[in-house]
Amino acid sequence: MSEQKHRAGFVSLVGRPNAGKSTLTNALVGQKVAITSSKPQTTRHTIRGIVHRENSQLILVDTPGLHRPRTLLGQRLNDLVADTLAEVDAIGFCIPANEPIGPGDKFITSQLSRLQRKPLIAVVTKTDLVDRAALTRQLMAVVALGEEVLGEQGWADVVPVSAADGFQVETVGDVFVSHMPESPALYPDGALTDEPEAVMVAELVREAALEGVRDEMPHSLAVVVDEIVPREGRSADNQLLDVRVNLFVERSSQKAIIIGKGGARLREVGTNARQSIEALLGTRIYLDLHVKIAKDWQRDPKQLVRLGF
Ligand SMILES: Nc1nc2c(ncn2[C@@H]2O[C@H](COP(=O)(O)OP(=O)(O)OP(=O)(O)O)[C@@H](O)[C@H]2O)c(=O)[nH]1
Ligand SMILES: [Mg+2]
Repeated sequence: MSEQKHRAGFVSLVGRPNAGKSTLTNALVGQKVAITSSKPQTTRHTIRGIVHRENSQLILVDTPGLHRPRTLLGQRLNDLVADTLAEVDAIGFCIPANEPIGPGDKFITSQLSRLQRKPLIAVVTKTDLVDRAALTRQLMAVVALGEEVLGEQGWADVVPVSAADGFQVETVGDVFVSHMPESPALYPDGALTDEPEAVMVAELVREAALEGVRDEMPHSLAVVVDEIVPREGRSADNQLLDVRVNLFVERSSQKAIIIGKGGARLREVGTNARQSIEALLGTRIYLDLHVKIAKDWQRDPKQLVRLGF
């Protein structure tokens, strides 16, 4: 009787902004570990999501979308992805099914081709948004892209997936596992991410604040947790955490937008964020949001450091 070998390793998900990397990460993990939004460059740091299976463990490393940087922040995000790629066992390049393959995808593919002998898996995301014929055409275009840029061997695999309706999510996991080295589990059973709690809390606030804002605002917004402290004088079965969070924007006009008329918008953000933070922490919280101005922080090295970049 031959026992199946246990495999474990790291897979980085890369691609243009908005390609569906974080949504796929969450679908594979089975729980939200990364925030998502329709705004490009939602993800700003690498996030590890862990997928436990009987004979394998996948550590997904979700990354910020690769793009032509216009600010120092943008440059830092691209550098971060490059550093991450050097350390993983395989790479899942996410390409949306509903968007033509562009110069950005070609550029990313050529960057990936420099990573010698790492399995490169093309993941065609958001298949629910196109019909069969369009999906077939996109798959063929992706295969052609691989042959053109990577040479004869092309992609190690090409897999279509929809994180929205669950189509092939399991299969993407199987494909990733097949490229992992034999190894015992690398993370303890049950751990779904190694994100610090304070970072998750800040991200959930940013996700709520991204809802409904436009133009430059998503880029200008940064969120930092100031403190999380238990409210004093509460019994063990009636705990309350005081969560104080600072939202930074770049200009006073943006501050006014975030706060809204009579504070209405900020209250709404607070209500939405509180619900997801309470679900995460498993306890009731009092959420205290403060909006501050950090002038042009995306371009200022000192402020970037202060905001955690
Ligand atoms: N219909 C559909 N929408 C999807 C799917 N996956 C992601 N989306 C949507 O696409 C948008 C971007 O998703 P994200 O997962 O945040 O994309 P991302 O690649 O992580 O983006 P960045 O972090 O900005 O690089 C969101 O509005 C998602 O709801 C999918 O399978 N189907
Ligand atoms: Mg993301």
